[in-house]
Amino acid sequence: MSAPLAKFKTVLLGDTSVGKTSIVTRFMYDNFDKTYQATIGIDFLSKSLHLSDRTVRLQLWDTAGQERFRSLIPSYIRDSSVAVVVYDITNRATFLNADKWISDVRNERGDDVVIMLVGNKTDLSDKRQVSVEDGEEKAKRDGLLFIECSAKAGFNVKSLFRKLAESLPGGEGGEENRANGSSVSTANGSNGKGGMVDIKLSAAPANLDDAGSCAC
Ligand SMILES: Nc1nc2c(ncn2[C@@H]2O[C@H](COP(=O)(O)OP(=O)(O)OP(=O)(O)O)[C@@H](O)[C@H]2O)c(=O)[nH]1
Ligand SMILES: [Mg+2]
Repeated sequence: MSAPLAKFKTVLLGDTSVGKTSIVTRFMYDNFDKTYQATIGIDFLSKSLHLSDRTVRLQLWDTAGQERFRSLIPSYIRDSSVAVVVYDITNRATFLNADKWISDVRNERGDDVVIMLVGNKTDLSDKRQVSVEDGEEKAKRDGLLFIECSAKAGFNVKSLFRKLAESLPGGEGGEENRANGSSVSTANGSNGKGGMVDIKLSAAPANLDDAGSCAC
């Protein structure tokens, strides 16, 4: 019997207009819309990623950054083993606020989560207010994965999700992570869920050696 498909609940967080929905849209449909349509509440999308040694399914919760939806978000953070915290490299305030999103995740999940920090909109390099080094430093300090991307240009968006998936337990990276104290438990067992298992992490695999390598 083939191994059940590992699925990871992944929440996208960050201030309004940083490009969370645009990143997901680029990843799912390879599309970009330059008109802003605020996310209302939370959107759900799901996609399988075929890695060299396995397939993982990412269940993506695209949250609304607007203040009026803030009360909805904690329960999605609580339920997710992966968090993608996005800021806009042309807006320093969104980078500073990333600290708040990261601490919301830590408060709910402790170390039982993989967090990726993402600086979006690299196509707007003439308006840059946050350097690559600033992003790398924050990621290193807080034990996060890090990447910069452009949803508009389609730059590094696939890499973002691939890098994330590769860091999750179950593959070669996962073996390494388990050696560092993480473990995998199959919360729902492997039956009755369409051959899928929920993966829980018992410690964050802080893959710091790789953290800065995709910030190009
Ligand atoms: N130039 C540029 N614009 C982008 C990029 N990504 C998103 N945008 C634009 O930024 C605006 C906001 O993008 P969204 O993806 O809706 O932002 P969001 O984070 O989902 O916003 P909320 O749903 O309100 O939380 C839109 O006008 C997008 O077209 C990018 O990589 N480059
Ligand atoms: Mg949105």
